[in-house]
Amino acid sequence: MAGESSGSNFGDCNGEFVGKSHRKVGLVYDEAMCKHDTPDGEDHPECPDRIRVIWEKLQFAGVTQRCVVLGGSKAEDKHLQLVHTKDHVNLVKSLSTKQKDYRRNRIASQLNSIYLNGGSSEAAYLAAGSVVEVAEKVAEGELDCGFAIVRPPGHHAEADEAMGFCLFNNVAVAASYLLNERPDLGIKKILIVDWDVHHGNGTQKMFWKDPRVLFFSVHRHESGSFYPAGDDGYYNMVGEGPGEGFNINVPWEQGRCGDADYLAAWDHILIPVAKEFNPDIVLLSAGFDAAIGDPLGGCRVTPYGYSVMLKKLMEFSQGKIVMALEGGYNLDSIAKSSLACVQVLLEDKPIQGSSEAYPFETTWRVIQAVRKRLCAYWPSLAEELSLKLIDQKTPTPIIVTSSSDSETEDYANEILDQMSKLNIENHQVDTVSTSWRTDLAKVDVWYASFGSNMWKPRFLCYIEGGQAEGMKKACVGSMDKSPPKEIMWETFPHRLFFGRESTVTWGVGGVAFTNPLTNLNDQTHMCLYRITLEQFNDVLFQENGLKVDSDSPLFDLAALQLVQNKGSIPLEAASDGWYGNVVFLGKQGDIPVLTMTCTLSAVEKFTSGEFPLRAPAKAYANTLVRGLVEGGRFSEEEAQAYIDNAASKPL
Ligand code: Q9C
Ligand code: ZN
Repeated sequence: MAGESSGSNFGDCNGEFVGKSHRKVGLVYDEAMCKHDTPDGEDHPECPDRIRVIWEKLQFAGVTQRCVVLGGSKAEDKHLQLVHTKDHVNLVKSLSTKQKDYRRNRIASQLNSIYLNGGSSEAAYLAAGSVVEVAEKVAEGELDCGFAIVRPPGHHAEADEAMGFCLFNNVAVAASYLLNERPDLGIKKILIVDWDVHHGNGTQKMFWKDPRVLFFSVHRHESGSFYPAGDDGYYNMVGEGPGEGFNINVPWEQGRCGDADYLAAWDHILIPVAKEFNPDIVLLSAGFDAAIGDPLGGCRVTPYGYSVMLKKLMEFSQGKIVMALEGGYNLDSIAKSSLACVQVLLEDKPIQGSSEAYPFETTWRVIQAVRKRLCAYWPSLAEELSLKLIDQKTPTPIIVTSSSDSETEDYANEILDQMSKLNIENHQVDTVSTSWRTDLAKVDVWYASFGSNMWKPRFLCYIEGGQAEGMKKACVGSMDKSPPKEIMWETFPHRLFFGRESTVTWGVGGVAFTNPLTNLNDQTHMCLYRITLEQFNDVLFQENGLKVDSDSPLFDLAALQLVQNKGSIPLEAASDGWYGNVVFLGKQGDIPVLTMTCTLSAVEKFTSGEFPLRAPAKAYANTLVRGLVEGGRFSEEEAQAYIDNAASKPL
């Protein structure tokens, strides 16, 4: 049921969810949609195998059994006519009655990037009807969310025109159906997100003046040279009349965009706007042609990237989201990406993977331009992005690229790959000689402490050096001895526990760890210190028994970017230490909140008993109590009870 979401599914200690998913996920697949094919058997990227490979991948991975599987259903003409003209609907319908291919070929030849055969009409009706079917069930609450694995795709289809491999605009039909035909379902505001690599020109036009639909499309644009060419996909196209501000385009000015670029558009445009819009349901035009390896897209989104983008969208409308397949032409890429997405819909395991470090420079430029153009409608876009943020970028080497679908571009990408590797190596050589400290001193983080560092005099030993009450040994401190710029307290949904036999600093007894996985049933109090990333590294060194005069940081700018995507990252160089796992807890303002704890594999060892759980020594527990009391979190008795409770529960 929709109410029992993520929280109850967390909780095991080995990084896997316990028990079955409680989310009801609908999947539509209908073999009849494979009948739409080229009339004379020539190859085409938009081929029947696209949906077959996706379906087979899901079956092979064993996820279809855990979903509600629906057969396709055909759209009704009156629903198609909510967004299409009668003429257009009749044209598509008539395709099936034409006896000869040459008649259909004549029609197709007058359209832009369309082929037709005897199965096209049925497939088009099924594609649109299937998206309507899933959307209706999700809106009704019969399903929590769903994925319509359909073809032909839809988002290029306009009111009176098929184009770009699309016959009916499947997602637009579903949106219009919910808004206009089913007022009883209470869907008043719909967010349509279009992450297909091409602009969703059809969908944009259909809701151009409609404030009930917020249309967001991110796509390659390249000054209007990328398909569907022209100005429609530009960021100044914001809608009109009552719909002004409800159309958002993020037009990439270059190919090769990947997870970092897409997630930057999510974090700095889509997500803040969606929060303000507060949709009743989300429809996703889920083309996978921005995927790495796609022959038309030339972008590099990974299955991991798609899963993070989807996860972020599931925070809206109580997770009511309907994915509809649009483009995507590398069979392997679309199958893997689809599986990653369905696993997110099922909420059955934490997202795993990693991303390249930074967005392109051109990406930040586009994002800034979009924010500026739209901030009058969406106040959350008004603030300028910090220099610190947009400084984290991948420079684009100069190269001649024009169009998309070419082998020459693949070749160019190979060269670019090699060049960017060279760049990274050169960069590292440069920074080592000038010391990593200079760079990391410019960046602030919130370090969130849940152990003895909650008591400020103890934490200051890691900064200023020295020995606070109860400690058996002095600390050297950070190379930068300036005090924290700010201090505050927060609670986080993590499990606090105590383990290990003894420590050099506190003697016999366990020390504090948190389970790096969220657990909504637990609340851990943490004291947050705003320090530089250089100081954070010095804390990491000292927590892991390493020297602070290292040639390289444990946790650099790339790691800081990565941890925000991945949630937590184990640190290779601290693999023998106890606190070699940096966990991202969210942001305060623009500043990431980080903590350090043990790795997931150490958690497993604590769970299995290979590492002992152990109550803290008296001096250590006292330090925690002092921190919690001085921080105003608890009375002394309450603080002691909080520690005792964390020390007594099994993991
Ligand atoms: N030089 C979808 O992804 N390419 N449609 C035409 C002409 C058409 C893509 C190239 C690409 C259409 C749904
Ligand atoms: Zn596309």
